[in-house]
Amino acid sequence: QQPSYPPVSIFGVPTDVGAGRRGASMGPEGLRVAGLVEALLGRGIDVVDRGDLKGPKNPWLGPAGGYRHLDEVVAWNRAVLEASTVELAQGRMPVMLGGDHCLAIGSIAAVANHCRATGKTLRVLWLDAHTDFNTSQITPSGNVHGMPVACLCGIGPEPLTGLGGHVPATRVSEFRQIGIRSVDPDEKRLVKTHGLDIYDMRYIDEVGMRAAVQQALDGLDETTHLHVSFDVDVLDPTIAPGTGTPVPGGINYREAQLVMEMIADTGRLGSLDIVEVNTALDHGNATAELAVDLVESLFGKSTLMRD
Ligand code: NNH
Ligand code: MN
Ligand code: MN
Ligand code: MN
Repeated sequence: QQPSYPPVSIFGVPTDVGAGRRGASMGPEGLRVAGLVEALLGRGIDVVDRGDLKGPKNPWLGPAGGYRHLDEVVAWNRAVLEASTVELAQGRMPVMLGGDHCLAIGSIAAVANHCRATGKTLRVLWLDAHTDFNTSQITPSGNVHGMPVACLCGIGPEPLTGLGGHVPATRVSEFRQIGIRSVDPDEKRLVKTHGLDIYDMRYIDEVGMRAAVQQALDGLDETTHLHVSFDVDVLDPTIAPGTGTPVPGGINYREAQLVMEMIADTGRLGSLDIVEVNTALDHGNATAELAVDLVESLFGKSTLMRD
């Protein structure tokens, strides 16, 4: 049985303000050029492209107080929060095209508020090479794209932890992370202390992607809002070179398809981020094209009719 999907609203967030390399700002256009809207239309989905949000330019400065460009990061995230909130209130599925991963603070804060208001249970599937659980004290870079999960869980500067008005926006227990293979030394201690549920690459190697995803999606029911935060650096850099912080040993093409197919089978997808596509570092537009291919599977495309 094919799940049906709510109407989808795509919006672009053309900034690399939370990243350490330039070019994630071109992600939204890369994904559009790769045919994202057409692919969703082809799946029979009611989809509208709202265009791009606006925000401050990247000042491209070094860290101050442990953060790079905190004011600009906050401004962009406020815009994301607002855009996502509007779509969710209309019963639509927000699909946020980053931009770097700091923007997930706004998108997920909006989803968490929506869940509180509607009595839904939140599950966040965080597909990433990185845990993104740094703080200003322990970050090796000051880049806020390494901190969104910590900020959402109440660890970070007040303008980000309090972005949606509820601190913490989310609980650690609402997250499942898949594909992890790069965690900074002090970040390791922090994710351990907080008990983040991590399906790292070694675990995926040992038990296989099917078992890992089954566990990460365990306990979902009709009251669950599933948010997928898809950092394209979860993919192996040989198939997805267009990203700012590539890490060897990522998930391969079939593993990536399987994650998306298994999520589709739950019928619970409620919102999506596609982040860290950096077209300046890509081979052609291969990374955005792969992301679009995977999103088709996320929206129910499969090789055969299934029952
Ligand atoms: N952990 C590193 C940092 O905090 C890299 C983070 N980069 C990411 N995260 N792309 O997903 O600077
Ligand atoms: Mn990330
Ligand atoms: Mn990452
Ligand atoms: Mn596909």
